[in-house]
Amino acid sequence: SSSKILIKGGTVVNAHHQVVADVYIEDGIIVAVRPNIRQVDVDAVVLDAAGKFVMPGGIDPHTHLGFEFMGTKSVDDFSTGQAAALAGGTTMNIDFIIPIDGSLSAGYKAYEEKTKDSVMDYGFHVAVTKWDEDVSREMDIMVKEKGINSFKFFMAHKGVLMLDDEQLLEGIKKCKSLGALAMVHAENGDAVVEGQKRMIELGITGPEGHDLSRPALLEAEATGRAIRLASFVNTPLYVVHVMSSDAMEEIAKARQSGQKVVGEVLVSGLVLNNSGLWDPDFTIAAKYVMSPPIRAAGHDKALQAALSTGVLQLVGTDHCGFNSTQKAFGIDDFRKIPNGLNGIEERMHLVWHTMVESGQMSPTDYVRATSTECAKIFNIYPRKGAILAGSDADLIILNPNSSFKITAKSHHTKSDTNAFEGMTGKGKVEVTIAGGRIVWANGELRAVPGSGKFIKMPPFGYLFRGIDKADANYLSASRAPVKRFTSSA
Ligand code: DUC
Ligand code: ZN
Ligand code: ZN
Ligand code: ZN
Repeated sequence: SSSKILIKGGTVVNAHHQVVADVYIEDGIIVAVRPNIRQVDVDAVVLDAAGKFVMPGGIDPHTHLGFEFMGTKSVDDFSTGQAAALAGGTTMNIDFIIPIDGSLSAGYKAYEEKTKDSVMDYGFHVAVTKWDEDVSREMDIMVKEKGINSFKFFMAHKGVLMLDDEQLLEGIKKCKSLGALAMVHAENGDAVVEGQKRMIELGITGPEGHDLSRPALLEAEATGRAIRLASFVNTPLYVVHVMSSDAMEEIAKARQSGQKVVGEVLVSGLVLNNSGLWDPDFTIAAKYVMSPPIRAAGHDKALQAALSTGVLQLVGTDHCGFNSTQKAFGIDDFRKIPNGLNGIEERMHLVWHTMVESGQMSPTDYVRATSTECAKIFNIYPRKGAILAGSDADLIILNPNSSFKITAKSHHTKSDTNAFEGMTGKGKVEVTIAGGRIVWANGELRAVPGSGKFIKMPPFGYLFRGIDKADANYLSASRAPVKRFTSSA
């Protein structure tokens, strides 16, 4: 396809503003955004977007492509998972590098290999799964040489990925010194193990046991604990996959007091709840097993409200699909069901339908929550997350009057099931442009293996503004010593 594209007459939406305008793209870059652009190359492909929304391509802040986990590997690799993303209007994902035997650099190498056939741009967070001097040194390398500015700490998945509080605190301190964002998977992993034992003792071995073993109070506890540790260190915190109103309220409270806490909600958390979810058919029930679990009805609505009011700032997916045969590892014991479900392809449609079509969010806020906020937090705005002259040409054309329907029969991800099976709504991504190429149009994918670029993310993003680098001695050692009372004797 041509390297020059003119998009005519659409409503161009950015996070701050929307306006009817044309967009002209040359060689992967947006070169002009204004009404009635006439001077374009004769070879330019012209797309009519009248009556449609032209928006920045989605950025999914939370995916696990080709993730080796729970004795298996998530089914979508970087080429199939990203192709599915493009078909759903997402043009960049940030995946989690998982260390190998605790080694960040070994993990980095493995993920570099995994991304060879990338079909869209991507970035990385790095998980920290143990703590020692080597890991601390490797964190320096990741930030200073590899273009990574965020680290994820697991407070759950005990014995595999989890850190204890001492290790978590060291990790958060290190993040602060590097200007990197500390991220947490917030569930109390010790209590989860206890909850799992309790379920097995009660003879509850099916998928519902997964849900019952890790209630929302354990998510709220860990969220509150991480927030307080980040406050103690005086550094920003990003809470991944907020799945309960209990955890959301911990974030709301901290933000109200001025603390820099970011909350990410997942599509699954917004649109699913557990009423009727634990079907007696194992295959149907097991596809919903993820951590933290999908909560009771009411949490979904509370999370929607939190997103629409800005208490939570952005939407991810935790895309981590498994096939029925993989889920079946846990047919006799829910603890062995690989955790995770899909979403990278469905996110843009489901958020539009649930939040915008329902009247809970404006198109500008939709762009903020699905793209711009992520670009800002990870310090790649306005190259990403905006339709401005000079930004990368990653954008979508969404027709608000056209319908989407989700089914495993026609989806592009590789899993044989879909957690959002049968969902329909209005607001269809008709065209996706990534890196200045039309990669999705007329229901046809034209993804080019190897065309995706790694996007470096510099440290000290906007969340660090006003945070004093030099107060690494955050216990206020520089303050004048307290005057002691002298003995009267
Ligand atoms: N939770 C999931 O459901 N999948 C991947 C990892 C995680 O923490
Ligand atoms: Zn997680
Ligand atoms: Zn995850
Ligand atoms: Zn509807």
